[in-house]
Amino acid sequence: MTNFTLVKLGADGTFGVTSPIDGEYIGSVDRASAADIDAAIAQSERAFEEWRTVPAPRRGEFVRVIAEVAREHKEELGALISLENGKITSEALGEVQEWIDVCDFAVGLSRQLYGLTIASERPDHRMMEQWHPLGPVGVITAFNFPMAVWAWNAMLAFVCGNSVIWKPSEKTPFCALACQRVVELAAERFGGVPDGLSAVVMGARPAGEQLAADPRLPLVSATGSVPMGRAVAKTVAGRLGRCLLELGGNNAVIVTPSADLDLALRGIVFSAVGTAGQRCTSLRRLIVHESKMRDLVDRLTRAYGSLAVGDPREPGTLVGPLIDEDAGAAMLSAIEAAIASGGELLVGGVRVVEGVPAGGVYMQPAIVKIDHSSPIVREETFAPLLYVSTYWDFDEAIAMNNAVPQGLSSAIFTEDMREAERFLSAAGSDCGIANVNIGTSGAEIGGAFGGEKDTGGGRESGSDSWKSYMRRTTNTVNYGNSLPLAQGVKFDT
Ligand code: UN1
Repeated sequence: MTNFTLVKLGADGTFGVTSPIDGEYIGSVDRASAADIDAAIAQSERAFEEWRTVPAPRRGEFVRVIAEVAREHKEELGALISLENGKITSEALGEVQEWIDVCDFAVGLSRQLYGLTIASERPDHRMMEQWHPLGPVGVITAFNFPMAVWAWNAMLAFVCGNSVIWKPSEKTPFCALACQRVVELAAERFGGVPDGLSAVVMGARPAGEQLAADPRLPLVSATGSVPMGRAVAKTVAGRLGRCLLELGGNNAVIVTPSADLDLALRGIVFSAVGTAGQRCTSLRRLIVHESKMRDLVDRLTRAYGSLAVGDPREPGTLVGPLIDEDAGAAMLSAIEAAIASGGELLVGGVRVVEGVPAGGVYMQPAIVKIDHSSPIVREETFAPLLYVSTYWDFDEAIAMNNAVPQGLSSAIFTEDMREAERFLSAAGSDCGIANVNIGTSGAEIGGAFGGEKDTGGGRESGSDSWKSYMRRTTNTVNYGNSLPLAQGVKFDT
């Protein structure tokens, strides 16, 4: 007996999934047809109508049980992420932990969905606001965080009283099925959760387009490429729905003359090569003061030379495979473009074939010294490719940080508090995330996550991101015997 219906009808064909580790076949998944998705949305709507009247702290209890089940299965879930996405074990477990963390956050939140009380200008009147559940939420996610990004959305959506209908990446459908199974087990343990509160629809672009176009979904939260986000935004805006977008990043670190280079080195290497450079928050641009360039580059090239690239399940491996052949080709062609525009390849940038499983795309992480104004530097290449450029003047460094279309994450390494504060100020980094003396990636769930410009403007996960998943009503109550009008308007009949 399960409380959830998984939409998995083969009407629109099936698609196979292989592991990026060695190209081995994992299994195949049925694609949902347009009619299947339509039915799933209808069911999601019915689930919402029931769930929205369950008291929020009780909804939080359900999310607490989800966290319990996820904790019990953390190892298997992590292993599945490694198998299907290629992340090293520690990062895969970290991703499951990110899901568990956001559950804990959401449980607390379920007793804190606060609205304001507002002073009324009229006698014997009271004003307040309430936050109500919004409706079924469409969630579209990418391969690179196949569980955590859905969890940021779904765990918050559930405590906010919404149902969730999820289209995962076609590259990582089994991670989505595992998440759905965890929710299902939690629902069995909890009891009374409406059917269809959580649904997964498998499909490619048309499935995402269908979610974006359906007026029964007041909110569509999408993570992925900038072109995908633009398409979703256009469709959702056309029906005056709400979008929450978390799109590309082109994240920079500034290293100033006073920087602690040991610290900087560790922060830079994790952000640039962790997850094989396939995080939205991965470090792509290093902006180094001229006086530090030689020293830092020496240390970096040495560190890159000793990186263990290989099977992500082996202890000691730091860099696993890229997701597929296209990703490897994109990295090589970005390096070519960088060299063509005068860049110098300092280290890496070749495919590793020795000592790695055959059938996977293993790349030696690369560093390219390049003039920051080269067009390729403006592009996000989803691979371990780091561009290094120099600056003389601090204002120039901030301008370089901000000189790309994307605005997700950024960081500065400095011991100078004036520089640090200027970087964080209104005239500093224009990104949604700005850090001091830590790298660009690996954010905690407690903060709002997202960025500006081409990154899409959405905020997910912590802080007050929950407000995107609810609708606000402003209520005015008259407990007097007369009906004074606001703004002093007289309208006596
Ligand atoms: C993403 O790459 O889409 O800050 C999410 C980080 C992770 C989340 C990344 N906590 O790197």
